[in-house]
Amino acid sequence: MTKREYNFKEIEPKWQKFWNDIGLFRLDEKSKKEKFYCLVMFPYPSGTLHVGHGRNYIIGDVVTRYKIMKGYNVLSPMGWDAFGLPAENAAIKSGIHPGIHTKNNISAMKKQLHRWGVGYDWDREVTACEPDYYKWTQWIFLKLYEHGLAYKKKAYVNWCPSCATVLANEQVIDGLCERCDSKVKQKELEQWFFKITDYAQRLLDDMALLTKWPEKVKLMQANWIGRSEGARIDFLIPPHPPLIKGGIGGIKISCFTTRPDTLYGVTFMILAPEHPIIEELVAGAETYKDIMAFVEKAKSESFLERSAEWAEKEGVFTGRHAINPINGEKVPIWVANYALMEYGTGAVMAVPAHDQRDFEFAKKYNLSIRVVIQPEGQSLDPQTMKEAYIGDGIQVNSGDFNGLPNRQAMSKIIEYLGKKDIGKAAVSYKLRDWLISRQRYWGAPIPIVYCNKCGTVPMPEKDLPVLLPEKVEFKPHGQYSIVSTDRGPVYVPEKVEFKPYGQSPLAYVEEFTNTKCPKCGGSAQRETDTMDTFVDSGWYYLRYLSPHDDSKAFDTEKVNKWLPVDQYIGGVEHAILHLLYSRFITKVLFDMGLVNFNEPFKNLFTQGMIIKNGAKMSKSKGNVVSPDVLIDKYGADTLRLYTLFIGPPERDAEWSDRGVIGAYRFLNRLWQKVMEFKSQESGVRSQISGLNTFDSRLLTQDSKTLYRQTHLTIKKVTEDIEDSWHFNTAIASIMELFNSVEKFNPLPTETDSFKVLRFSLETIIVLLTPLVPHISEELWEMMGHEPSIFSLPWPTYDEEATKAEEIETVIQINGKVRSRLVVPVDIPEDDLRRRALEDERVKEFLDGKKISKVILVQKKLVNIVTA
Ligand code: ANZ
Ligand code: ZN
Repeated sequence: MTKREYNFKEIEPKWQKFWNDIGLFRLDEKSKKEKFYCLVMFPYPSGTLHVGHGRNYIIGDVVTRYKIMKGYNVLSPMGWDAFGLPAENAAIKSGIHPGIHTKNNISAMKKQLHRWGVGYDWDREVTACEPDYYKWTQWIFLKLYEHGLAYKKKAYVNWCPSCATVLANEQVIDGLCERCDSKVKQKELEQWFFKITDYAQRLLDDMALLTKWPEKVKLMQANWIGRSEGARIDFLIPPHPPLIKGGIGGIKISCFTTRPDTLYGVTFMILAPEHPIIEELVAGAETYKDIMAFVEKAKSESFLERSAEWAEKEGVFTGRHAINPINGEKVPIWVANYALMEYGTGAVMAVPAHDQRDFEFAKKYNLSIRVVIQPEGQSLDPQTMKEAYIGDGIQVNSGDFNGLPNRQAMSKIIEYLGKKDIGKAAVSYKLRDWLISRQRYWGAPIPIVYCNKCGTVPMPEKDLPVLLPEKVEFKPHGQYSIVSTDRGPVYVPEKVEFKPYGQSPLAYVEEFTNTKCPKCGGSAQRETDTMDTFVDSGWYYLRYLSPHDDSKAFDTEKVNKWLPVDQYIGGVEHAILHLLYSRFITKVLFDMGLVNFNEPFKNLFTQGMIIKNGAKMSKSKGNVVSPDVLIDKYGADTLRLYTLFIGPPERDAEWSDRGVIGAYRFLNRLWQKVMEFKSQESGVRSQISGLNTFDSRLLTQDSKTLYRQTHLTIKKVTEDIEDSWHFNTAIASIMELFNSVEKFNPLPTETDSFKVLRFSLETIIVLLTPLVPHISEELWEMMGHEPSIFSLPWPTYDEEATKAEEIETVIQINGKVRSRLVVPVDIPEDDLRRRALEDERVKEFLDGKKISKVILVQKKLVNIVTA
């Protein structure tokens, strides 16, 4: 065989084509093998990927390939989360239709994935912006609508003035828009919601089933759902003199509290500015105008800002009072910015002595403070308190409950209120309904029409999809000129302030908005909002089982067989949004009897980020490393090996170009070694019969050691992968084994040693196969085998062979053999000496005699000399 260099440029495309030809990743649905559904979160087609993105897909590919070798029938599909704002914003700037933009990005990313040797069953590709997909997203909407889980209401919503769209709570980070960092405002708009709150408790409870999810993800979801236990307590508003329309009397306002034990400490009540009672309550009051002005101002602030700890607490007195049901006291009712309509009941019994926000409010407006929980051994004085006391203690100023520990008083007070029918135990959740409508073009149209006669009418399933019209205007506001290019006309901005429409661009497309009512045939208007892209990604994992079926969204029988997903892989940034929504949609479909599983993703793996120069790798930071450049220089296997070696995959890791070179060197060394081995082996070949069959007991010591290390490496690599996907430590032990192989130099006459060497070298190649598949296939072939290496089962280790070898040691006393010991070959000399002296027979012979020296001869003999 002539000497060849490691030419990845030739090898990699060759094997990529080969896998494609043999359909390595094509799912055989008829196979009897055990199923394994390996799913990588489908990406938004944003353009080209950097090595940080690459980590995700490479890990997914390694899992897929490993499971193929383990004998599973693996489903590994890929698709595109292809609707969304960025493409539309780009369209506003460039004039290029989001559809074209998206298609270009998809083909660029597909090419990249292909070059990395990342394999998918491409026959199952789904694209969220294609009508054959979004038809079924619309169908999901209709299903939820049918079951009362999709509804429209006027609501205060997060509004990003710059993106000109509403945002889900989940998309507002510290009061700012997730996308553009603009300050989010509140706006009252008609919006569509999914009733995820109906599922709050189940979403919380069923996390117990997700034993193989990262704890931090579960914690984030639990916090987001935000369950609080406490009580609902009714406060009465006494009648006040008729002012307008006869005045009001006997109204009940119910408050949610987590601290019913502090009920005696209520010194005022606060209402959220949105509370529906306010108008009525303050009608005719002298300060009516001032109160309503405050209400309007507070409403326009974002909830997140209003509820933040650091936010300035502001309020206004309504002039009215409420009666504390436990002691009959009259307390003033205020409207305050920090009370939120969206939580509990929107009314709060304020206890400034024991709640920090109430404390700050009371100080600011000079409201009274009454201590009702006294910390043990202390005596709090409202005059001198610097902050609220929120801990536990003993009830004081609490009537019949005085002297009780507050935890006990809590249940006693709830019991008392229950008997009098003025309150009861209650639970509140922070989770809000999922706001799914967006005033944007590039999304799935909501399949609803508004008819003058019939009102809100859902589209019948047979009329789906409601097609997104292709022709819309993305004209930027301001000055621009049109230049025609081969991609079509492009708007070239000149001093332009880019502002999307405040309404969906669909609202301006008459052919779209004007339609017929599906019920009465009369003229009707289409809903012009589109769906949040998280609806698209909420169910895509079901579509992969029947991606081309145009009769239904998913095939119940197939998804029941293939789901839950056995391994889901993606970024931790989806810990709440996507993962919570998918769990919700699965539960809804479960309740409808359309799927028989409760949770979509059995195991979740969240990979860490790639850091470069101390920052998360991203275009905006300018620290992006292009995988394409690295592949040109070193090949995809090097990129893969380094990406996997960089650290534990769940942790963030710093990218190093030197490390890439290290990985490249290793693959070269392996290549050289195989070449060298081939020529050595052919020299001794005539004497070798039955490759890989030898009696390991007859081997030389060096061969035995290498043989054992090889089995130990199989064990270690398999365990590292199975237990935790720790490819980095798996690679480290493969490298160690390779070091031993390089040092191993049998004599030409030691034919069995060559067999061991072949065994070790082949084991290295096989263990590396899921990680660096191209070079592995090539080397496997060079070792004289038929491809594909993926038809090989994953190697198993021989427990016996991993044990240290033992030898017999003779023990002499004064030159006479007195006993024998069986010890590991690699026993340290001190241990051997100790064990010889502790031997029962030796002790008998020594009979307490003084020992002058102990001589060890190559661990084969111990001679004890007595004085
Ligand atoms: C009286 C009280 C006394 C409270 C005390 C706390 C401490 P978590 O734990 O987050 O669930 N609250 C209730 N509804 C509210 C709303 N719509 N807007 C703002 N605050 C609201 O918080 C529950 C507590 O937050 C409730 O318990 C209530 O104040 C307040 F020493 O009631 B508490
Ligand atoms: Zn109608």
